[in-house]
Amino acid sequence: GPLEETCLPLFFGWFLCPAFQDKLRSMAKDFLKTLTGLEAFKKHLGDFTGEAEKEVDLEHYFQDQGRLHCTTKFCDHGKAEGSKEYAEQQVVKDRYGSMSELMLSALFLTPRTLGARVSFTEEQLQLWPAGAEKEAAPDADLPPGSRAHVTLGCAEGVEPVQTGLDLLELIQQQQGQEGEQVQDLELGSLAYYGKGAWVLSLRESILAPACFSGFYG
Ligand code: 2AM
Repeated sequence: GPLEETCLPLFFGWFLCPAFQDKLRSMAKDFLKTLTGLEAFKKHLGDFTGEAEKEVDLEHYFQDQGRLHCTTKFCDHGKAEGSKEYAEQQVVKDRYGSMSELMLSALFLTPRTLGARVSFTEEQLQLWPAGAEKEAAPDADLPPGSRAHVTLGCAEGVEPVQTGLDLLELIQQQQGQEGEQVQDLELGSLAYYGKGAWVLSLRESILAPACFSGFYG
C-alpha cells in the first residue's frame, strides 16, 4: 500500500552545523566587503551592474538561500530522474544521519551566484550521484564531485541550481587558462576569470562539520 512506499525528499545533502553556518556566512561577508574595496573589482563593476560607474553592494546583491548545505542528489520528491535508485543505495541508507567534515577549498562568485567549492574525500564521494557533472556539462569530461558546492547566495531571480553550473563553467575555464591573478588576500589568492567570475582559492582549506540527511520542505 502507499504507506509502505518510501517518501523521497526534495534533495539529499550535507547540512552544515548551525554554529559553523554562522562562521561561514560571516567569512563570506568579510570576503565580499574586501572584494568590493579592491581596485581590480571596481574595474570590472560593469559585470555586476551593467554600468561601469554604478556602485554595487554585494552583500545585498546575493540573497540568502536558507540553511547552508551541499546537495548530493536533487530528487524533487521522486520526480527527478534516478532519485529512487539513489535513495535505495545501501551507502545512502547507512550514512543517513551521520556526521562528516566537508572540505571547503575555494569561494567563488559570478553575477548570478556566490558559493563555496567542496572537495570530497573518497568516502564522501560514494554519496555523490553518477552523472551529476555530465547532466550539467554534457560536453566536458569532469571528474565526479566537480560540481560539489555550498550555495551561499543567489542574485535576485536566480535559482540555487545555478551555483553548481557556474562552478562547472569556472572549472572548465580553469582547465583552459589561468585566471588573471589579482591579489593575495588574507584568506588566499584571488583570481578573475572574466564576465564577473571571481575565485578565492583558500590558503588553508576549511573543514565544515555537516550531517548527511534529506530535506523534505
Ligand atoms: P544548490 O545545491 O546549488 O544550492 C533545492 O532547490 C536545492 O536543490 C538547492 O540547494 C539547489 O541548488 C538544489 N537543486 C535544485 N535543482 C537542482 C538540480 N536540477 N540539480 C541539482 N541540484 C539542484
